[in-house]
Amino acid sequence: MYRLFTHNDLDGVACGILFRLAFGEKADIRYNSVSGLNFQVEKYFERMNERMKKEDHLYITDLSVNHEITERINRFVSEGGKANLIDHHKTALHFNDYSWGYVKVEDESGTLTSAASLVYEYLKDKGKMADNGAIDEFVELVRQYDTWDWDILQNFKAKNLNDLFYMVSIEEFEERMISRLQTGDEFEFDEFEQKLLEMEEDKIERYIRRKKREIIQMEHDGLYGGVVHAESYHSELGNELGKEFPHLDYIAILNVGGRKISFRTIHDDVDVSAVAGEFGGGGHAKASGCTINGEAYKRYIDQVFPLEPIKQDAFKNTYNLKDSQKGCLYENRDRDLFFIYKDGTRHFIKQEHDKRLGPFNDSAEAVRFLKRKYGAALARDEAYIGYLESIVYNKGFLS
Ligand SMILES: [Mn+2]
Repeated sequence: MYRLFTHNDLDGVACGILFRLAFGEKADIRYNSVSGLNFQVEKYFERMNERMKKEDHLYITDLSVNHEITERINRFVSEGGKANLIDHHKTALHFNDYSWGYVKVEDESGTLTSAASLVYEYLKDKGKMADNGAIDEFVELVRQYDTWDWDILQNFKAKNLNDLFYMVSIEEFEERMISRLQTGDEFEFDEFEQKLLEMEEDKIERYIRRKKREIIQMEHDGLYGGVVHAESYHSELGNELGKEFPHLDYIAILNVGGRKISFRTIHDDVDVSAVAGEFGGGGHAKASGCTINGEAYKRYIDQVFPLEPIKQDAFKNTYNLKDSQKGCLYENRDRDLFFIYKDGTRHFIKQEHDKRLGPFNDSAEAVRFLKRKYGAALARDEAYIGYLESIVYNKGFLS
């Protein structure tokens, strides 16, 4: 029997699908959460008998085992058992110290790997699988989704595959994929799936639009966060809100029911694992999380609740436009006005009563400053016209 313990996300389940394609009913596949894996593998060793010892081949993919289980696998292998751990996470590189560990973060050309792409290569290498165009594309879509390369390549087919994965049960997903991967040159969604995906996309779009109106800005130790409450679509929200509000260092997505905060950033110079670490959490530089403890509650709920959402940039303007050569007007919730203008090569902000802020290297830097410091947003045309009129009358340009 081929005993596979793999992650219960798209990449992990894709490994399961490849095993099913390669070994059919001879594969026993278990999907695990990150926290559930050790317990499941331990249980497997507990029920191991002589026959399993001889005939089983244990595989762990897309996940890491703890020290105890590592020792258990070492013993199993030294007694003649067959085992392999195949993974692509940086945090698992130490498994390469063992004969049964195979961890690779990127391939020879520098392309990031995924568990499924490594497993696919492994199975083809062993002659357990013949490649076909449909599997090639499926594995590549999974890889792009798992490494977020799809976002760089703007390959929405990969994102759609992940959406579909979460819309149906794992069993149904497996069944749907296996039947179309057995033959074929291309990987395509069927009509029903396409309809489902369209509906899901509309739903996510509306959800994100609503969250754009709810997000609240906060600052701590010089880092600016955007706080939003949401139970689902955390990666989409982190990405979309991050792009919509680039002046924020990161987005904090709160799930009060689940007592969790997810942190996301689109900026290379911000490390959100450090933010989560302040509350005992962790993760990666661009995506991390923590449990809502007392301190986190104070900072992200108690202090933020009385604040108003971020003022949105006017979006129907004809005159007051970003980056306009004639300058553009910003306004905050207190109706303070800020006029960004260019003087020579540098940009300045003119505040009321003739206070001048700056200089700034470009208008983007000035806008970032205004948004962070004053919560200002692009003013509507009416405010812009009123502002111009006041200048004309007060300063007597017409006389
Ligand atoms: Mn993975």
